[in-house]
Amino acid sequence: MSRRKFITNTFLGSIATSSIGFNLNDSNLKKFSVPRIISTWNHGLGANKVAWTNLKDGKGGLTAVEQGVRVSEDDPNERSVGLGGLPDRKGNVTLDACIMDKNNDCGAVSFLQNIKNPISVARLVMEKTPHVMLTGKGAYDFAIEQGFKSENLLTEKSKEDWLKWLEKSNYKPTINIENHDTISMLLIDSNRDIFGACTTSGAAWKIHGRVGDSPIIGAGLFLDNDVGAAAATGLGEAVIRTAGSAMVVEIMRQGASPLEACKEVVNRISKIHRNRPEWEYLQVGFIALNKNGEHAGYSLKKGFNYALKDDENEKMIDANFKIK
Ligand code: SD4
Repeated sequence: MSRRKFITNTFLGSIATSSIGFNLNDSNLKKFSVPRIISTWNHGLGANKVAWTNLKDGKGGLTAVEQGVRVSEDDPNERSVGLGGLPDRKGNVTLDACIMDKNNDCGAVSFLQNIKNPISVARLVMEKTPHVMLTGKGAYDFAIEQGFKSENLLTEKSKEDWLKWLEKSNYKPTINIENHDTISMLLIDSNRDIFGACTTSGAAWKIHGRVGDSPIIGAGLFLDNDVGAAAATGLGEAVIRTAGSAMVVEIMRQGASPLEACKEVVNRISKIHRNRPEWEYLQVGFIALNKNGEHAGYSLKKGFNYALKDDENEKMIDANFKIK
């Protein structure tokens, strides 16, 4: 048997035989500080701060993650989320978002236009409809019915960048732009209940109608309150192909740490994409948090970071990465 095959078999064997998940009586649950919040990229710092305040004010984990990521949605200088997000190749800002709670309740919107806070619409899809996701015109109509305001999300700056892009029309999404991109937030509260949110304007210059991983439960975001949570940033197609966030959570369920689980999925993405044309510009990053409060981030290439907030910390952490 080749060494590689042996390692693969051993890993799968250990997954098949390891004990499942965590349990609240586990003594090592006291090891890490909770509550704790992690969010992708530099804008995660400001988002975490607002989420933390909401949590400390007793608003609950779901409101905390919703209000937290709205900070990035509202900021016109965040060019990959909400207002001011870079548009598709026809000049439309189209938004994707999802939210999930400790009971596996979840809501999502995709391909939503002219509504600044898709995360709040996603929450209402979860709370007020029998569905998980609304898309496009249907999502927009639902938002208007719920009292959201219709507004133009294409700022002058984003319009200028789009017109410049049209000169060459070369589709090569650049991730890590000044460490700002999709925001994904994971939160564990003092009861060790877990919540998550993810919101984005998606890949800049995408084909009109394209939806990425971010609104897809299991791809851009997933959590299981018995185990932990994971969320993704980067080229959504690669994350969807591997059911990225759900896979990270499932690997943690088998006993892997958040870092080991993120690494395993990034390795799978790397293997699948090495011979594909998008390899040249491919970047993906995951953040993960387990029931223990332990957290990690890991990406394919250099440049990914995430923000941590807890009782002792308010800081950015540079994620480890695969390709040195
Ligand atoms: C997407 N995953 O639409 C998003 C984009 C992103 O960091 O996360 N960029 O593919």
